[in-house]
Amino acid sequence: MWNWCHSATIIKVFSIFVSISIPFCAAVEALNVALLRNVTAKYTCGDFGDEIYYNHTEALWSASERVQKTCSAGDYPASNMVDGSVETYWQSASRSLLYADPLLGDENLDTIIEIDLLQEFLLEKLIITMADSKRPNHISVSKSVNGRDWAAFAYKVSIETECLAYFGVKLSSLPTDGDDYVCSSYGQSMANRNEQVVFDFSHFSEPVWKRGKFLRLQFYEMHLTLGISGNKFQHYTVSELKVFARCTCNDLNNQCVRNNITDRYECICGGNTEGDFCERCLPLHNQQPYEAGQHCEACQCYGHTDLCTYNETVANLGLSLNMAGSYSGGGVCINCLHETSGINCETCEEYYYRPAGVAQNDSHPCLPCDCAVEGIAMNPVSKQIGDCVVNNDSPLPINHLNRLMQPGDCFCKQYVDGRRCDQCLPSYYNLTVENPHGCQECQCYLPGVENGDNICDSQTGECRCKSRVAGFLCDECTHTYYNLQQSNPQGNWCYSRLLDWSLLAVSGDVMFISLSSNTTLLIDSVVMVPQEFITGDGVDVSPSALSECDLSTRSTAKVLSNTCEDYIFSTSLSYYGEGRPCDCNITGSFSATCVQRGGACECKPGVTGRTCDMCTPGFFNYTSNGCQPCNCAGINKSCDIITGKCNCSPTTEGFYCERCIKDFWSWSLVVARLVNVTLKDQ
Ligand SMILES: [Ca+2]
Repeated sequence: MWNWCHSATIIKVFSIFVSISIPFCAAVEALNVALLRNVTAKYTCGDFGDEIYYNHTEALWSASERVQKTCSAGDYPASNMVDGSVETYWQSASRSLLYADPLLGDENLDTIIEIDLLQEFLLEKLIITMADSKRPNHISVSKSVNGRDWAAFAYKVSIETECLAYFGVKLSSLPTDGDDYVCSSYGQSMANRNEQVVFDFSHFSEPVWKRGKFLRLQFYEMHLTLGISGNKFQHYTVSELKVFARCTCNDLNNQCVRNNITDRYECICGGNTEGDFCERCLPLHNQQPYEAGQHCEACQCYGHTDLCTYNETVANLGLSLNMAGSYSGGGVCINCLHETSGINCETCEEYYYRPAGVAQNDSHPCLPCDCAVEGIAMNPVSKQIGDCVVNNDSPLPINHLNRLMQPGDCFCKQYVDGRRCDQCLPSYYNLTVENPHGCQECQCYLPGVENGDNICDSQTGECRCKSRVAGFLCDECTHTYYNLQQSNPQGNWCYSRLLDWSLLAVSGDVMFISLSSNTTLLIDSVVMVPQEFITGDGVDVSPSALSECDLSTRSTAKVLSNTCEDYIFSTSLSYYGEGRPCDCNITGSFSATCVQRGGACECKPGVTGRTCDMCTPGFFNYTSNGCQPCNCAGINKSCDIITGKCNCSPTTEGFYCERCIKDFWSWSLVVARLVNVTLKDQ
């Protein structure tokens, strides 16, 4: 067991969230990595056929005492050097048989042993244990990482001066750089058997120099027991060849163990590293680039992935948040789960949001946006239509209605409101996907709606009418009421409506009609519809327009379709050739302006006529205050337009026709009294 502790090193503590439990300076046992590996030797006793030899221990015995032995191929294989037993050994062929090989043609080179360690190690110690033979006078050791390119590694000589004299290298127990080698003497007298030859590199800390996967040992200048003639004693025996090494597990001195399945050594990595040689950071520890000897720093991914990579550009731009809450390092989280995204999985995917109060490390922090497809517009940040406000980590946006938005709020079209963009603004209706503004404006007839507010049903567009006002758009009086005006809170004043009629006869320019009513009527107005119709382009469309605009089949005056009105006013323009002045009477009108179609001025109470120039039937005293009601007591409600004196039936009399004439009866005083009460109330 060796202690590979380096000089004191400061552990870089990078996060308050990570506790470091692996001691940086640990005692690590180097392992015999040569055990049972593939080893070859040139040449083995028996390679040139059966060979007769004697044990070295019998060299001083008399010839009659020696026991002649014979070896055949396979009796002392090279693998005996790495079987872990000192009882077994490899034995070389007799030196006298070697010179057929050009490599061994050098009379001083006796044998070559090569071993494949299967993987790269940091070589710490090499021990050659001889058996029944003496050590070679000189040994050279070369190493390779690929089995082809060899580099001198170490030399062993009998006396120190032989480093230079024999190998041409300097005496050195410490290499000065990665390409250097060491040369030293055995430092002990040669033993007859079981000597251990030790190469020790453990005192040198340069890991690059120690790297090696293949080793080649060359034995030079065999000690010839009985001189050149004693060729039956010219062989080596090696019982064990041990290579103690550490796994190359970067510089964190990580342990390594042999995997019995793969038969290889594997690092037990610390410092948040992994790989055969601890040569890379753990998947979620790439906040900083890998650096040998440094612990790897965790990425801040809020628990939404197990993988991050280091990105130098991200690091330079300061875009990656580390575990300590600083923008330091270049960790980029990969494959963020739970609908999260971003360099740190810190935000939500498009079309997801993180509600206020939900932490980024929540197990499922992001919820679907849930925007109504009919009303959505583009999220100005993500540039996606239907994406909502993702979170409140940065200032929240202001929406199109100048309101502060909240996480999850959708971005709405111009006339749409609601968190989901599923509601029309007040005064708008009919939310549809096709409408780029979402909803369309209500078309309410303002004089007919409460408070003049253009508010309608958000689905149908139907307007909310004043009492006594009707129609989808509140543009007509209810049954028996007419004269719809904005100034009237109830929208009504009087009764009557268009009546059904039938044509009785035509005489020249005179038309006789019959009204379908059996009561006495005050005819308010008569509407005449032309017989020919012209479009705005001057095209005659009379046949179809007559059907469209046939009032005889309609029951109210406000049922002319827009198309019909277009025809009528196009025809009017065609005849007039120009617009007509409003000419609103300043006495009876609220203003000098009139409606675009028909030119009707807005009349004061009790006033009628297109220009508001006369009292309505049943009213009198045309002034700037309008006209007063006649309040006639009789059936005939009309009165003198100047004095207000009612037009009495032949059998009644009085200013209001409130009594019977002489010799007539049944005109009830009760009725007269009611009239008086009404008068007092005015
Ligand atoms: Ca052995």
